[in-house]
Formats: sequence, C-alpha cells, structure tokens
Amino acid sequence: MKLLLTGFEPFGGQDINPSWEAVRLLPDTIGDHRLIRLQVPVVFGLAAEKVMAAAEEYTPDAILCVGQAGGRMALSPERVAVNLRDAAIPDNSGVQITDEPVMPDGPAAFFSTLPVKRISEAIRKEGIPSSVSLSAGSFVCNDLYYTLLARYEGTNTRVGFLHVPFLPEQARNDEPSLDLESIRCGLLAAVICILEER
Ligand code: PCA
Repeated sequence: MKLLLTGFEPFGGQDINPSWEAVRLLPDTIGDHRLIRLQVPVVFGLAAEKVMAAAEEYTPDAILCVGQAGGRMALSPERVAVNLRDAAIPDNSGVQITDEPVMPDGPAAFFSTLPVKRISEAIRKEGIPSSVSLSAGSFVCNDLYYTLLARYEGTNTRVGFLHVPFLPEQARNDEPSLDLESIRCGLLAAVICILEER
C-alpha cells in the first residue's frame, strides 16, 4: 500500500508547524508499505493543487493530511470537511478569504473516507491523547480536505485529515500543547491503523 502523508509549512507568524515536523520524522517504508511525505503551502487552493499533483504522480491508496490546530489538547481525526472558506487571518500568500465556498457548485460537506474513530482509538492505545473532531474549520486545512474529498469521491483513494496540537514552544500562557515525540508517536499509530485497514 502507498500512503501519501502531508504536513503544512508554518503560518500565522509562527516559525514551526508541528504537522510537518511530525510527518518528516516518519520513515519512508513500514514493512512493505510506502509512505510518501510532502510539505504543503498554507495557501487557499494551492495546497490542494500540490497534493493532487503528488497524488497523480504516486497514485496512493490513501492520503492523510496533517495540520496544526493551536488550542487543541489532542490529536484529532476530522470527520467532516465543509464547503466554506472563511479565514480569521491571511494565508501565506497574504490573502484573507471570507464567506466564500471552496467549490461554488459543490455539496455542503463531505465525510472522511478513513475510519476516524478507529484511528483515534489507535492513537489513544499508544497513550497519546486523541478525540474525533467534527469539523476541520474553515481555513486552509479544511480547504485542502474538502477539495481532496471531492476529487476522490467514489474512487479507491481514501482521504483523511488529522489535526495536531501546538508544540510546547508555540504555546502562550496556558494554551495546551504536546511534545513532538508524542505527536510523532500518535501520528505513527494513525498511519499503522490506516495501513492495516486493508
Ligand atoms: N493549520 C491550518 C492551516 C495549516 C495548518 O497547519 C488550519 O487548521 O487550517
């Protein structure tokens, strides 16, 4: 099985993004399985273009995108992507999009085609905090997730999204965070769960 695993570049004035830091620590292979890792720009539209181009090249069986969700305490598989671009901050191209659809003629939402509850359980079994999240928000993570779910709907390519907390060095005041080793360990558990689904 081939799994395309993506993480984001830093955004919002930060100089690190735990999603890419964790993705880059995973190996290229697990048993007979291949992991293709890709860093993705935090730019509306462009993020999905880059991931779809890589997916055309590598024809993965599944795509797991990982993103930072500051303020969360747990690794959270996302159940739903919504047809909405509504950003509280500019993306990395400097543009702040509000109240627009991802796809003008698309459905309101798509559900994950990876098993969010089983992935969350697999992470918790490693002793890492995890809970299923209903929505990936309305910024670039959701934009990427929605576009991929639309593109691969009805195909054999399954698509999921995992949000991860801040690293300790990113958290201000009493914001929650998780160390990189725990995030890496939880992500690995999620990946193994996806690989073993087949
Ligand atoms: N998190 C943002 C975009 C990039 C990232 O890592 C989000 O949740 O939309």
